[in-house]
Amino acid sequence: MFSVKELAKKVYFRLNGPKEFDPSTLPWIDRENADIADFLKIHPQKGHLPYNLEEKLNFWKENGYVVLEQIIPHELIDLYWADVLEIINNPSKFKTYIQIDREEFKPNLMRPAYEWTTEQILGKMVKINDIHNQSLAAKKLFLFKDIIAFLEKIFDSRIVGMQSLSFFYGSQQPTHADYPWVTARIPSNLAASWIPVEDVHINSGPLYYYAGSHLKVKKFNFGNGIYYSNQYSTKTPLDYAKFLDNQCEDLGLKKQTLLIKKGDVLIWHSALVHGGSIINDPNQTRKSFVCHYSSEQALPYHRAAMGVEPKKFQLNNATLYEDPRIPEQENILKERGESFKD
Ligand SMILES: O=C(O)CCC(=O)C(=O)O
Repeated sequence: MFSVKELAKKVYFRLNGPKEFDPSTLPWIDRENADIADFLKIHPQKGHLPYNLEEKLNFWKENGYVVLEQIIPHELIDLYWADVLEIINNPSKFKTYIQIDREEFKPNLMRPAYEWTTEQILGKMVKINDIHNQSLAAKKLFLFKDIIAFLEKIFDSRIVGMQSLSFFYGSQQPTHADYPWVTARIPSNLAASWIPVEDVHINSGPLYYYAGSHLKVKKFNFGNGIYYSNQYSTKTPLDYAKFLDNQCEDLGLKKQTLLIKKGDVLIWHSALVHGGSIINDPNQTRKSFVCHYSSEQALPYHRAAMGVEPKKFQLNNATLYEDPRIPEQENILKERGESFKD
């Protein structure tokens, strides 16, 4: 329970949130004078990576995203997807949070799996949230070593997995950046990975993004600052989408379409402008796993229980917190994940 004073503080913050990223907590690589070669001399990579780290960091700085080609074993992706199917086919056994958006990108229908049917979950505009709570294979994919190695460098910090989304079809989500929604203590300490479960087909409603938008586009004020609040924002997600599309056009930023293959990973910046294209072929799936990460200092607790010491799962020098709302569901799908050795 919150005291009246704590509650007043929370409401005040929601009404009068920040209008910009705090320059003092920006990741080093987002600062103007960031010197990547110098940083790597001081923090050399330990162990082999299947990509050229310096090249990828330079690309990230310029573009706000990178694609790491063919880094994930198909075996691990298949084990994860088998766990997704287990939940879709047997929703009554699971408390996995599933969100079905009806119109206008209003995330207003989040319910545990057992309240949905298989048919509903296989519809459009469905997001299966945080399956990594139940699935060990999803945890291993979330914290895959070559993804974490890259994130550790951009944040110069231990990495925490924050939230995950599993998609069967394209999201068709309007243009946005992630920091107004996926919030930790430091909004600039956020990045996401997009892991295809199958090669992305052009008619499936691929992800699109504007390269370079992460540092060029101005922050949007939802009426209560840069964080979106259902309750306190006077502007809507569609106002935000319009603002971003117009700015990207004015800045001459080119809209790019993500057509990557199973085994590849896209990693993007908290402020990279992106969205889901319209699905041209309603039968064309776009199975994917989207993971959001933060730094340990920005997210020391599970986001549903700030201030409470979380139970931790650790892998590859990174952490996931057990969801304190559903501890009985933790790792109930673990056999497939256990069979994967890396
Ligand atoms: O995969 C998609 O289409 C959208 C994912 C996304 O935009 C997000 O999670 O922020």
